Amino acid sequence: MGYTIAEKILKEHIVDGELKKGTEIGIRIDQTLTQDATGTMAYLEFEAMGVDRVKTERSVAYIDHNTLQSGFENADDHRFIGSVAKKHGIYFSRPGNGICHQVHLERFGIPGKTLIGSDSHTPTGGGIGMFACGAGGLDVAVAMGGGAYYITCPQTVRVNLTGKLSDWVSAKDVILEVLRVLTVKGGVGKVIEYGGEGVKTLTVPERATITNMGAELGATTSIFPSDEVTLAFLKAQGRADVWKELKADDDAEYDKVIDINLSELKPAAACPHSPDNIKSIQELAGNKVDQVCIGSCTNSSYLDMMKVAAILKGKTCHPDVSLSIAPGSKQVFNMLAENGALSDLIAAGARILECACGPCIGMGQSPNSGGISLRTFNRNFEGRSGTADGQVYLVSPETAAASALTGVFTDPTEALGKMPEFTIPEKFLINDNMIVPPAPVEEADKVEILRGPNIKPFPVTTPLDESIAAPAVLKVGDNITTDHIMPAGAKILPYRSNIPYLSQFCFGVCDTTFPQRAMEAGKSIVVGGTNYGQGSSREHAALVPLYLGVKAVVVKSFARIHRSNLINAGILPLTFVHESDYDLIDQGDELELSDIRSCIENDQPVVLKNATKNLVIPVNADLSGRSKDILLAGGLLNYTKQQA
Ligand code: MIC
Ligand code: SF4
Repeated sequence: MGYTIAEKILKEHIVDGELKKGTEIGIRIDQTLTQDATGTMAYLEFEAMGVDRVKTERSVAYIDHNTLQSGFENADDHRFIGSVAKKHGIYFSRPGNGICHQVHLERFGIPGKTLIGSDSHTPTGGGIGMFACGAGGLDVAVAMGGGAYYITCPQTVRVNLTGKLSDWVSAKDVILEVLRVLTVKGGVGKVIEYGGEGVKTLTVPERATITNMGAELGATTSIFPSDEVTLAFLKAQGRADVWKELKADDDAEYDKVIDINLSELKPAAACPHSPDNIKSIQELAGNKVDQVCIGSCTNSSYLDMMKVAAILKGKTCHPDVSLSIAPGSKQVFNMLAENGALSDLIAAGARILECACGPCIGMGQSPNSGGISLRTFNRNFEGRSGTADGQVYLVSPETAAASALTGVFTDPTEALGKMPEFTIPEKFLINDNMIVPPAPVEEADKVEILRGPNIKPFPVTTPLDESIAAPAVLKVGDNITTDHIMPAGAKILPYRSNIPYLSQFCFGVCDTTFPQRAMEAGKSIVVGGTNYGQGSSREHAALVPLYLGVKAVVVKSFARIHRSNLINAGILPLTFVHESDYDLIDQGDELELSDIRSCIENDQPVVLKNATKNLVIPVNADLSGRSKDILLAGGLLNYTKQQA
């Protein structure tokens, strides 16, 4: 039997377990990345591990999320990360250099290598043929220290692409179609692998748009072959030497196959408040638009920006629309400045933002009350824009730009006529002057770590209790995101290294009284529905509940990264054996987990007692040998120290 692309890479990197679907495997990690919103914590954890120098082939620390500096906090954190990077062998991408995933694709990504990043959109690297996963900060810290990264050996979904995108139809419309078909939980436990004749019609940045939003499917990762198109991109980045061919064997076996004819796709939008709530632009055409934001790690490449500039050239954005544009990297920004496209954007009335995540993570540009915001981003979760009742639609840059001109949802295929040809330049503008290399080993000792007053110790974990008796302090529904659990945005993000402060906002979108009630209860249990913890990789969505005394989370099903973040934090992740048993618990009920330690140690079924209703509810812990040991030890940090 032949191998898929993912299997080929996994086979080369597996260091623990065997390539058997559904079992836990440990893989060697070649590259890591962090961003600043998760990075401060990841580097504090790395320091706590006591490793002098990273053991990866390449580790890069990016500053791209917390770039609004309305107090000392973010600037202090940037300096902290910069100094840790210098000391411990990590490349440092300075603020202003761009969004981690865009820059990594341009300057560091290598086909066939493994990459983990403390950001859920790390699978962007799949566009260049990497096996790239989003992970919690602690997992990234462990990988920097040379430890393996553990995942459930995934199933593979093959997306077979045929045909060619029509004029003004975009890679974004491809992934929106995949989201329509598979939904936000359709990718859990799976790798989405793209193949077929249509692949060669897509450039690397277009492929990266598609793999980027594989995160919204809940997938372990998404990956494209590495072919002559990949080579051309790497050549234009002055990095042809790292190219290697990667393709699936003809007789590779897939668990599911989806066919998409690119020629048949039409512009689409993900409607509020979920990336899988898909409608065609035709259905929405004519509806009023208040704001348009173009950028983010999904759609901020050179070609995206050139298309937008061509659409806006010589025109003015509609008087009722606020248009903001953030190029994805300094390379893109600089090239737009050099070729005059930036001037077209400025002349059309675009509010040009620095190359960073910006509005995507609620760092400015929150829409007006109830405002309709068209964004080329990847997430439209409720409240994420910073405006509680903002209505965010996820669209392609083409749709965004066309609609910015008319002030209403506009189908670019109808409004814009024939599309001029857009091609990847033969040579990108290469200037790595904003990437600071680490200090040489012999000078590392002299590097001083610059720690600001905003950095507070992270919560200490203790070995798992023998029994847990605690109230269900909160009961939530399906598809709870980590943005619900630990919101982001300009006001809160500066405190990512200050868990006590952050804790006041935990579950704020669902119930503002939760933090106080949890504190009062001392110990608590959270109850949830399906796909609990989807979205961001932020381990704060586990560390903050830990700080507030949450001992266990009982749900119908978990999203992958959040489940491992809970285990890493020493919080017990449990699922109902019968999903309908969710109805047997009401918020406030007293729950009991007896002899939980020995049940887990000895692989015995776990029983949850609802003491208030006098009911017994079977639940699954479903832990592998390693995650069992991590939980018993009280989290990954304790476990790693024990191992050392
Ligand atoms: C996001 O898109 O939600 C973020 C902000 O990039 C997060 C990371 C974070 O919360 O810092 C992610 O995707 O992992
Ligand atoms: Fe940044 Fe948004 Fe991408 Fe997250 S999804 S990395 S916030 S641009």
